[in-house]
Amino acid sequence: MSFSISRRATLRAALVAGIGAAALAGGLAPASAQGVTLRLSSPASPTDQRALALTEVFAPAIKDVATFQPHWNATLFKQGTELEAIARGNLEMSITSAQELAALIPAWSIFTAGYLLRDADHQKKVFASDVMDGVKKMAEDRLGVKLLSVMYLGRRQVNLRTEKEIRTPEDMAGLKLRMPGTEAWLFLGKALGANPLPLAFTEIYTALQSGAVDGQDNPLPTVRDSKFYEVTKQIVLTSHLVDQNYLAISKRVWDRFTPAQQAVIQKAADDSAERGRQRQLALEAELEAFFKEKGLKVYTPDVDAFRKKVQAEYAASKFAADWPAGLIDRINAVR
Ligand code: KDO
Repeated sequence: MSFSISRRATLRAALVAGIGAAALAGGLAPASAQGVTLRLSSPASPTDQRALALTEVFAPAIKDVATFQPHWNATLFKQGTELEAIARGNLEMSITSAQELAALIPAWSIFTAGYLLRDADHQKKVFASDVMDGVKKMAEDRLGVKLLSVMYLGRRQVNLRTEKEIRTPEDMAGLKLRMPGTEAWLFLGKALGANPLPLAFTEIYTALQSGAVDGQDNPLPTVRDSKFYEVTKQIVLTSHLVDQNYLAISKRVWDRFTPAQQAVIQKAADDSAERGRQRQLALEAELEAFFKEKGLKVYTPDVDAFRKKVQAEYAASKFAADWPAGLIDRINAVR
């Protein structure tokens, strides 16, 4: 799926206008939420730690309030179309990202910047702080999407089918690096020094196998879960993004639950996010040895060189123009 920027802008305008109309119409009448089915669509595999946390923790915790119905491997909606589906009332939940939100609300782009968040703990505290109140409210008011919890995906690493040693961003020149298909992701791929190519998550394995791309970037748990190590030769530990997803629910559906039901859903979202976070962190600690046993080279490049280049690219970018003054400092000040 590759949207031209002009098509995206048209879509964005139509989407925001449509939601505004629905909001003005007062949405759906309040009613008991009994018998509500919460369909979630995600490109994640069912064995990914975020998926396991939702099926093993979230679903049973909310069973007296609503029925959780996950659709993995993008089998219900293509990656990147879930927010529009929620806004149009065709889907209740998704695992979204700042990169997807930024495609519709530019102020979200600050949370797509490489080398911004320090680690999983910082990510969790930033989400829980008031630092994100403004952008969260924009998602609710403009898209009709409420963000329930932040899900730790892991530190994104460069994963290549080529053998050339990578020390600095200059060594990435010319490499066809698959990135997810939004503008913010493509910018990150370019900031790393590569030639970014947009491709859906579910198409990565075959693209690596055929050589259509030279590599991809994802956290170590994803490289294991999706078996990308079978069709790649090295993992370059750039740790260029402490990656995060947000468990998202339709605001209209959320507002139909009673406060007590909302509290059950919120606690289930927090508990499943924490379970997934701990599992991802444990995997990150052990997977380097696993990939080396599988014959991949796994090593740390000149991370400072990558950090300096990526941060300079963002600071000079058009994205930075949308960032509220002082927000970077407020994010860094969260401890
Ligand atoms: C990906 O497409 O590389 C990505 O990691 C982007 C994330 O935001 C998220 O969409 C993720 O895919 C999917 O959940 C599959 O793990």
